Amino acid sequence: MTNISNILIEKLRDATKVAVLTGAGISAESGVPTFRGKDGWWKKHRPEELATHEAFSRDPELVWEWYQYRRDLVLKIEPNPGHYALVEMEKHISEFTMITQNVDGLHRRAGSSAPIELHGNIMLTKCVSCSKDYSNKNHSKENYPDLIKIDPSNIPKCTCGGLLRPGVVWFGEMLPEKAMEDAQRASAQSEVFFSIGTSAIVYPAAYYPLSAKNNGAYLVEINIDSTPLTPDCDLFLQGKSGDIIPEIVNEVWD
Ligand code: BV8
Ligand code: ZN
Repeated sequence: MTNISNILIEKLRDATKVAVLTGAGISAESGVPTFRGKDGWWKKHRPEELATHEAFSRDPELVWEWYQYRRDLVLKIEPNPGHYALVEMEKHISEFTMITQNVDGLHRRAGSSAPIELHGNIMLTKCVSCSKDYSNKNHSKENYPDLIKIDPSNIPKCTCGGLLRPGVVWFGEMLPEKAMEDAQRASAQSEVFFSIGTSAIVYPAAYYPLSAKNNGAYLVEINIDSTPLTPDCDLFLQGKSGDIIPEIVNEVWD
């Protein structure tokens, strides 16, 4: 049982504005390898090396092999109690904002109403040259856009001749403008801000907890380890998000 502080319980009971930032750690208990954990490596490659425009230009087949492997994995797994507890929390907070760095779509599948996907969604596909969207709009039952299953050895091309690529934000690429604006506004206005399952080192996402704190929010971190953000937090709850978030929801609203 986690010692959830009375301050947090009171603040959540009174709060109207809560924002949450999640990272790969919240999906770890669903079986998705984290980005920087030892499980994150794929065929001797680190994700940072593959999630770049340069890697795709150099070896598009290798990059698509990695993304197709992750798409196949994500389609086989389910959201976990951490994702579902955030959906429950959202029901009790009038202005609740779900911000995620994850591209696995698990918040959407768990039932979060409008997750802000800062880094895109691995199930989307677009042209590397003109960005034309090739994701099938009619969503399948799991709330995923119907996939164009990519054969890495025969990558389809756009009408403009560009290769198709996954609809995610690579390192060195700008995040979607609207996603950044919405995340910044919700962070700055939040009374309680949760940073969950993120190593808090990727920017600009890592700014949002700090922006919340600087604007007076009660900043809570949930992680199995401490991070560079931990010293700035009002409360650090050490442990698995799939255990802790349900405990918080039960303690405050049951
Ligand atoms: C930008 C999508 C500029 C793709 C991702 C040098 C060169 C180039 C850029 C930079 C540079 N130095 C700094 C930068 C900026 C760079 C950056 O921040 N780099 C970092 C590494 C230093 N940022 C960017 O490049 C961004 N763009 O800056 O553009 C610009 C400006 C103007 C004009 C043009 C451009 C773009 C960043 C987005 C990159 N894309 N993903 C894909 O997924 O394939 S980021 C990637 O990292 C994932 O999205 C991931 O979510 C994200 C953050 O990682 P985490 O989620 O935190 O995951 P991680 O594995 O690190 O940690 C997991 C945590 O969970 C751990 O703390 C662990 O303890 C915890 N945990 C594990 N299990 C559990 C748990 N916690 C709780 N419960 C558990 N069970
Ligand atoms: Zn094109």
